[in-house]
Amino acid sequence: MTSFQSFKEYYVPKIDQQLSNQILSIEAPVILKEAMNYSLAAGGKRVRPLFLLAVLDFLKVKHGEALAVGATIEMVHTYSLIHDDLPSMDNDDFRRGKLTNHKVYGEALAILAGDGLLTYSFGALARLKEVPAENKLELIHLLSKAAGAEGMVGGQVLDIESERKKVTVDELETIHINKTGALLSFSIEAGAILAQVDDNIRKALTDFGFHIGLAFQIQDDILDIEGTTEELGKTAGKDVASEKNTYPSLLTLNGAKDKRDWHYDQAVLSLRQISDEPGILDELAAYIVNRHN
Ligand code: GRG
Repeated sequence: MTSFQSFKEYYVPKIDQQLSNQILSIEAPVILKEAMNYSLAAGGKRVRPLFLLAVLDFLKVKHGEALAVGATIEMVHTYSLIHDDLPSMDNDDFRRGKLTNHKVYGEALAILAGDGLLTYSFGALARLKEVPAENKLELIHLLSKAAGAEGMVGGQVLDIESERKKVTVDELETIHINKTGALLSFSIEAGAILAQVDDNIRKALTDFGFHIGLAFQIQDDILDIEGTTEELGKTAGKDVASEKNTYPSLLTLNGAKDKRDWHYDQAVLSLRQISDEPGILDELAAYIVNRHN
């Protein structure tokens, strides 16, 4: 077993428990809490909280509220998946191997469950007890940028606008830097903020986040072609699948793999500016580009 596997096996149940505690603590209509919890508890790789925790491990810093911050980012990610699956967006019936939120609770409640998760996350950051006020403000500011119109929401709009037209590789990159990369990079930067690192280390980690975010998305596109039955099942039968702008469709499958590997190499080089000693964070980066789902 690699050290990353044991890291994952140790932390994923803790992240799940933290998510469940956060939902339990909310005073809200039972059906809304149930809908919010349904998608949170449906599994998922928990990559974003794991990145935050692995950054702290890399920096050899322990933080009592790292799990709370990581779980909060997972809530924002889960909101984005609930909304992305809606009939007005991707119209998906299955997510994480289960019926999508709107298929179980109806469209109105799915929208509101997503809204509930997103807005809760900002309050959760504001309520952190062990993080100095200026760092909390920075976390809240950067999360709003990463999740909002300047990040994920903006990227989703660019993605919708690009459907059924051919885009350039640069345009595709802009879509993914915003749609997928921004929140993933925030997870990494949040670790740097909790650890209160200096500007040089922060810059190296931000560069790492940028490159690993793109490598993550390129691998996602590659999995649409080469992936597991579950991944292929998600795209199979979708009329846009063959016309979708993806790295393999623009660059060929081998070209996409080269680009993924280039971004992975750049990500690792950024880490080597901080430490010569590879750690769990290196293994997580390798997992991102080698994963099968
Ligand atoms: C609706 C505002 C809004 C945004 C949606 C994130 C997103 C934007 C859409 C998801 C669609 C998608 C398949 C994007 C590709 C990369 C990605 C984010 C995959 C899902 O993330 P994982 O692999 O999922 O971390 P799990 O289920 O493991 O958490």
